[in-house]
Amino acid sequence: MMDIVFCIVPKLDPYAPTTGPALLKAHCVDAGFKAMVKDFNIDLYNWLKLQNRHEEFFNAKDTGFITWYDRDYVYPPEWEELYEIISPRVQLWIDELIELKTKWVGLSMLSSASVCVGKRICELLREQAPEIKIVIGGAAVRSQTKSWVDNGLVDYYIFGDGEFSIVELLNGNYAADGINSNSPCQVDDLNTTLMPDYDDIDWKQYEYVSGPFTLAQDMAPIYITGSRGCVKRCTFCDVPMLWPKYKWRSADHIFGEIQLMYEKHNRRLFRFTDSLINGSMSQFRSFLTKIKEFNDEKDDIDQITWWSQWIIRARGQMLEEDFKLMADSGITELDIGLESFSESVRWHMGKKFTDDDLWWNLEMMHKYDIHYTLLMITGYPTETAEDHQITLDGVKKMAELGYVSSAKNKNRPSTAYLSFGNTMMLQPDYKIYKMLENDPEFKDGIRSVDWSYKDNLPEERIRRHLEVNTLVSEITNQNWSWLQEKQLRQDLEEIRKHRDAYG
Ligand code: B12
Ligand code: SF4
Repeated sequence: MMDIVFCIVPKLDPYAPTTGPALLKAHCVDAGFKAMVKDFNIDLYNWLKLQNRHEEFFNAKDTGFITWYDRDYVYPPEWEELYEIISPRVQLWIDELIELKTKWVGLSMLSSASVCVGKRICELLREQAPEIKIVIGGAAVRSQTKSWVDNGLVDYYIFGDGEFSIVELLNGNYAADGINSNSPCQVDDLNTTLMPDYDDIDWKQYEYVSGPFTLAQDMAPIYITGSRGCVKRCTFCDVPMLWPKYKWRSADHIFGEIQLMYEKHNRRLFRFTDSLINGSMSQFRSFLTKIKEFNDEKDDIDQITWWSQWIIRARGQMLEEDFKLMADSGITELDIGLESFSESVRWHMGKKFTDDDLWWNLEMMHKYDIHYTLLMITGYPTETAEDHQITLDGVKKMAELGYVSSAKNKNRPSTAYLSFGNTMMLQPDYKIYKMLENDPEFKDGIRSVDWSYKDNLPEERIRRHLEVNTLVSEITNQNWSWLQEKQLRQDLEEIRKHRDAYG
């Protein structure tokens, strides 16, 4: 008999389990409850793989998985086709949960891509096992999730960090922080969280990452959290809404988890879930030094490698020796939110680093062979035609400097990868929306990409998006990813639907 079974709800990438459920299990077990983790995501992925349908449904045709509060959590039209295929597997999970005689089921929903399956699991549990209590959590849970409680679909939701609130819930303290709450719960001191308990996870089930850069990536990763929240508050970003305060773990605490996962589960590649790993420079340096010292004692194959999001800092804050230390400490890749090569656009966003800082950081990464992806946005509201040209020039400059490999010399390894995502949707709860909503030159797209500001029109944004991506394809070896193609298709469809509805 179980007190609670935490379930990882599809769909997310098949490379590793999310850390949330393993962390919650550790806290529940520590408090004397019987808890376990089930990864339904990897189960579904491997089952679809047997039918050779995994690529299809986990990539280009994944829209059946996705719904969100701005659509009142209504299943999308594609859900029917998807559910017809996956329903035997979903029913199997329900049978397993019933067989476990668990008092509680805790569904972990990472994003809007987990909401459809999560909702169906709740509906089936309510029909077939109404005695089981249901609590949901994960980053897909927001204050709007209250409607699930109101409709009787779940008993409770926990908004935000769950480690301590879940124990309170199981102990009957329903007024604890985050439970059925309008605002996110945030653990005050991350050094008080326990080491995640992955004992229910069979690591052989996961896909290997075949990375474009190094052999070190050809191994299954494990996720790890060094900090939550961010030191910045960019206008288009939801991180400050989800984690209002920036909180970090000490280098010792993080390294303790790394050593445990290395020894107990044979993990080598650590993927940080942080929005930025270099928020506290003193802890960052201490962390790098620990990894370096650990790796110095090991053969290449046994060394730790890591991957994280990271922010560009001013010249005086990230020193050349820090880049060297990063390179010496098993860094595999950094994901960096550059967003635009235009300094004025970045300034408006709140990124607050100069062109001089930017090019110096890129130079250092090239010098020390640190690989990275620049995450970019096309058509930020204040982006003008000149700003867009600056971005095009920035891409060309990266090729000239040899930072991205050029089509002419395909064998030359590059340190950078450029990722221009979709054109922006301006959500009402975002800071940028609040900055624009009363501006007479702003034409609201009402929860759609079909907004305009001055001469920044949807058609122009799509044109810029195509132009910059074509340039990137022409001068580098990069092709459009399935995600980029899907996002563009969705943007065009969104504009068409919005105009049909609003003229
Ligand atoms: C790693 C990550 C991924 C990985 C996940 C891989 C994996 N196997 O784990 C990948 C790359 C697949 C991914 C993909 C996506 N992601 Co993502 N991702 C993250 C990230 C950076 C970390 C998640 C994490 O592990 N956090 C650390 C752990 C400890 O936290 P946690 O799992 O959330 O668990 C805590 C709480 O949520 C809660 N909790 C969790 N489960 C449960 C269950 C119960 C019962 C309870 C009570 C509580 C609870 O307690 C835990 C401890 O405090 C977050 C941002 C972030 N910092 O969290 C974005 C984030 C979750 N992703 C997000 C998004 C949007 C996506 C994508 C949709 C992006 C895209 N356009 O494709 C996709 C969706 C999936 C897909 N398309 O396949 C958004 C979600 C917002 C939303 N709209 O839903 C986030 C918040 C980023 C952001 N700033 O907006 N993502
Ligand atoms: S630096 Fe990144 S994570 Fe932080 S607020 Fe800006 S966009 Fe969000």
